[in-house]
Amino acid sequence: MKYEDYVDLKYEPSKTDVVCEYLIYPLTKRAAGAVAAESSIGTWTETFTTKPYVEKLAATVFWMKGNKIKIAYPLELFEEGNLPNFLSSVAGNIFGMKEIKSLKLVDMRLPKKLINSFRGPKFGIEGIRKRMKVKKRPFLGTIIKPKIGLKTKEHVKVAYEAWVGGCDLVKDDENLASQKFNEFEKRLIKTLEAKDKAEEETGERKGYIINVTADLVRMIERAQMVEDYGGKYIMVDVITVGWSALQTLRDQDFNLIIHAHRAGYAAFSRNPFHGISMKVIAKLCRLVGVDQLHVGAGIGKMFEKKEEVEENCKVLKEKFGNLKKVLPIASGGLHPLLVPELIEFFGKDFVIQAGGGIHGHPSGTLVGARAMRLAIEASLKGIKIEEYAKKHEELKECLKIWKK
Ligand code: CAP
Ligand code: MG
Repeated sequence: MKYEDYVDLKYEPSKTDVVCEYLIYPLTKRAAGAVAAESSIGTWTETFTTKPYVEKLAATVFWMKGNKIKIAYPLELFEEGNLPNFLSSVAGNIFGMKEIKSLKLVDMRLPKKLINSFRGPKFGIEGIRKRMKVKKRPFLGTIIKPKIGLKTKEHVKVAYEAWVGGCDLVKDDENLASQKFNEFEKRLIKTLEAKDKAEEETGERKGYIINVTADLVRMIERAQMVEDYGGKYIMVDVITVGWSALQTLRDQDFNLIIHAHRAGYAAFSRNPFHGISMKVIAKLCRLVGVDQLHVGAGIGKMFEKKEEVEENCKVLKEKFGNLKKVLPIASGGLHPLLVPELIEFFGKDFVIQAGGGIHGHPSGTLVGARAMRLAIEASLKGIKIEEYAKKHEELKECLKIWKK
């Protein structure tokens, strides 16, 4: 088959086809066909080893508009429950072909059978709410700051203050693992002790999200340790550990909520013309089975626009085979003054996560956490932050240093 033979605009995809949508420059029939060929059964020249039964597995470009194309893939092309295998086709060689200048995988529709061949989240939104006993409000989380460098003792102190001030969740930052100044096991034991104390004092459930990111063997060992010491959460940097490691970690079926940090994702997603969209990455994360995922905030320090964040959230919550819903995490440059806008945008099922916006409070972490919690309270009551600040010094201080 020639590249052009992979284009059939009369083809109607069946329910069991995988359908991928790409943005492609330039869009010619040949370039579109090249993408379908290389991501299914073809190559640059016709091969005499190709049989008629193989040709039945060819992908088909069935839709072209502007610079967008849709390609249908027969389900048989993929091994079930094998994410790297799937990506080696639909997000593999095609990004580097000479026929195209740039290519972005913007969306994909998967048949139920393929979706259900993955585990999906163990807890999902409902499971997390049940476990944490947080019913009708957004979760409040913080990241220990400075993001790296604190010694264990200080790390624990900051965590404790954040919990007592009102955070539900305290997490490590993405680049903390088991460095000399703050080793994993010691940090785990000490921070969980502080968490227990904070739980007793506040009467609330608290979670410590420790970063297990490492090679797979160490990740499994560390997750096991977290389970053994009674932790409820782990964090994984899903992009840097890779899909295979993430999937194997999930498949251990630990009794732990998986918090997915997406550090590095923008290397794929940020270029509007090339790479893989965050929406697709979010779908992949849901397939593998993380329980909560960074989706951007639409405001704050990161680049994503609200429309993109909205799409990311939709993917985590819409019907997706039998898989549970993933809890979105808003993070990056957030502080109390932004909370009303966040709640208006995200609703109640999300985590508001603030590092600088808590530890940067002029009166310190504990008061900073309290200010965030008050901001949530005010927003849910429909009271303006400026109004609430008249009676709450914690918020008043924020108005002096941060802007909406
Ligand atoms: C937030 C954060 C997160 C980013 C990642 C940080 O800290 O911990 O890693 O939000 O971006 O280190 O920047 P601040 P995203 O609250 O101090 O900004 O959530 O978009 O993946
Ligand atoms: Mg971070």
